Amino acid sequence: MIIASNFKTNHTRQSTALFVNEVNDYIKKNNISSEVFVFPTATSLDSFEVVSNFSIGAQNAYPIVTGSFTGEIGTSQLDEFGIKTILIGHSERRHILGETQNKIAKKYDFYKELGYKIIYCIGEPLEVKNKGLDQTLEYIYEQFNEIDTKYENLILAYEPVWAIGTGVTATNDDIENIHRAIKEKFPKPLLYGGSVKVENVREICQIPNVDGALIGTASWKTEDFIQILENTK
Ligand code: G2H
Repeated sequence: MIIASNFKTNHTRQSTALFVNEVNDYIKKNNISSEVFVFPTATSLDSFEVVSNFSIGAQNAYPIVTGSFTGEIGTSQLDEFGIKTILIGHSERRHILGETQNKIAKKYDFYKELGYKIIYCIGEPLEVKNKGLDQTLEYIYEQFNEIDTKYENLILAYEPVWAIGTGVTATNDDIENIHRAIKEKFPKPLLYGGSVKVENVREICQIPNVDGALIGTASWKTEDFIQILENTK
């Protein structure tokens, strides 16, 4: 399994350090076979001791080494923290922060060329889901435009927009159908994300073609994230 925590815009440097150190200890002392990722905010990327039992990733960065892009960070900043994993295409960046498929594809190419591990997110909004499976898949496949899906360091994450941070999880049938279709076309590790929590993570991870979970809200408390790891080990 692959289990990832996305902090979004939560946690301070101090609380990130506590979280990361406790999770690191837990993984060290327990038999965790899952590959674990934590995506803190950019300001907290160095707030803890070096971790040895899982990977820290960036939630976002601009596709540049260094330059004039006010408010952004590039690889010269990520390099300082030894970051080699990045989330790309998250629905909040697509739908709230206005990243187009073209911009996302450019970012993808840039980080691919540098050998980063990429967790690439796709997923449909409610109005598309309501049109049925065929239209949903058509929408999702368009989110692969200009994306080299043969990249060896690629992990996919299916996150239906209507399930993100809403407490509404997709049904097991929805997840199974969409994951099967995505995997047939793009045979890469495929996570599910969208209101995954302690109570449902085990069941979701047992659905065919689900290789793990990308978790936001329910992963922000250390004890909950540890319980999620416990439930999926
Ligand atoms: C989807 C997910 C993590 P949440 O964005 O990427 O968030 O678990 O809060 O729905």
